[in-house]
Order: sequence, then C-alpha cells, then structure tokens
Amino acid sequence: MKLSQELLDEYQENGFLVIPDLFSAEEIAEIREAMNRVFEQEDPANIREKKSGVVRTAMGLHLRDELFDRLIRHPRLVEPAQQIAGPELYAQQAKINVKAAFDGDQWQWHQDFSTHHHDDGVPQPLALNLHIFLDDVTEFNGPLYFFKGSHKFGSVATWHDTVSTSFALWVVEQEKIKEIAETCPLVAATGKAGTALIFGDCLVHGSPPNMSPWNRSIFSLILNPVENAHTKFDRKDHFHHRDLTPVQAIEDDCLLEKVA
Ligand SMILES: O=C(O)CCC(=O)C(=O)O
Repeated sequence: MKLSQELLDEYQENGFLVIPDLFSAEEIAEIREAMNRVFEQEDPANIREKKSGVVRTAMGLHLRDELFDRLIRHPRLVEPAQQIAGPELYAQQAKINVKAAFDGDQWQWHQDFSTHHHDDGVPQPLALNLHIFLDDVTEFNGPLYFFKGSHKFGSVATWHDTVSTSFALWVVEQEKIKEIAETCPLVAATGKAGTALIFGDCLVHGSPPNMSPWNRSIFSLILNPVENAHTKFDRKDHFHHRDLTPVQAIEDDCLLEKVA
C-alpha cells in the first residue's frame, strides 16, 4: 500500500497521519485473539499498571505469537513506513498499549526520540511509530493527544520520570509544553477499531488515564532505519530489539490465512 503525495505532505506538515479503516473487522478480530493469548502468558514483557496490576503494555509481541510476526511485516504498515523513512527498517519495538477500562493510567507528554536516544543511544529521530486501534478509541477512553506540528520543534529537553507510572519515560518539561501549545493545536486521535496512526519520533504526544468503562487497546510498531540503529544495549530486548534484519512486506491477506 502506498501513501498518496497528499498524505505524505500532510505527514510532513502535521507530524502524524490518521488513516481510518486501514484494517477490517475480521483482521482486528484475529489480532485481538492473539492479544488475548499474549496477555494470558506470564512474561516479564507484560508490564502491569502500578496501582491495579492489570496489563499496561505487552511487548516483544512478534517473538511471542506467530500472528504478530506476520503483523510487523504487513504491507499496509511496512510500505508506508518505507516511503517515509527509507527501505531498510528493523522492528525496534512491537507492543500493545492496553489502557484498561477504569485502570489504564496516563502516558505523560513526551517525544519517542528522547527515550530512544537516552536509553538506547539511537542517533537521529528517524523512527516511526505505527498504531492500529484494536478498540474504538473515543474522547472518553484515553486517546492519544498530539500537538499538531510539534515535530517542527525538533528534539526538546526532557527529564526521566521513573515514578509517575510503571513505565519509566523521558518526559517534556511543562514550561516547554506551554510554549508548544502556543502554536500547535491539540488533537485527540480518535477513530473506530481498524484505524491506523503514523507519527514520527519528535511529535509531542501523551494520553490521559482511562476512567471510562471501555477498554482502549492499541497495537504499536516502531520501525527504525537500520543505519540509525541503537548503540546502547542496557534495556531488555523487548524494549529495543537487537535483531536489525530489515522487515520485508508480505502478502496483504497475511492476517487471515490460518496458521498450520
Ligand atoms: O498508548 C498510549 O496511550 C500512548 C502510547 C505512546 O505514547 C507511544 O506509543 O509512544
């Protein structure tokens, strides 16, 4: 699947794309079945919420379930990513952020690049984050908030927040957020299950807690150019995979063929 020039221009201008209906209800059902399988596993790559203990994020997915190994090579993810970030991209991270009904906690204001750079020694902000909504995401169940155009600020100063949630994150100072908010409108990334998001490493984003009675699960794949690979290896593999083999797109119907 190729992005039109109009969508490529929109990505360059806003720092993100929202693509409704990229995956069908049948495909989402397959992904959700695989999600339930990995949630049932006792695995250190299932990171739990600080207070409630429910799964917050399940990582390393393509190494844990065969369906996710196909999903990270899906042409509707890989080909648009290659158009934006180049032909040789490795799977840096593959996870589902759950944000469970009532219990799903916030993701503070951040740029993905700060964590990639400080924790993993990634040189440049070239990685892409590709999301697929596995539930309908509304203004009520903890959608991502994007500061539209905030990628134009480049990489900004951050501090390491190890206490607010169970997931340590390099977060943007409040004073900087106020400055960004003066010129960049805030957008809630909402849509039906099957909607996809693509956003770059410097887009400032976050998401509020989910106090609604509805789950909000989102699959997230981070693809990074091989030539921009990590240079630090302190974090466990599921945070940043060591395998730098470039992902190759497979068949478009790959989620629907049954595993033998
Ligand atoms: O799942 C969320 O609400 C936030 C995810 C996020 O910030 C990210 O993928 O970088």
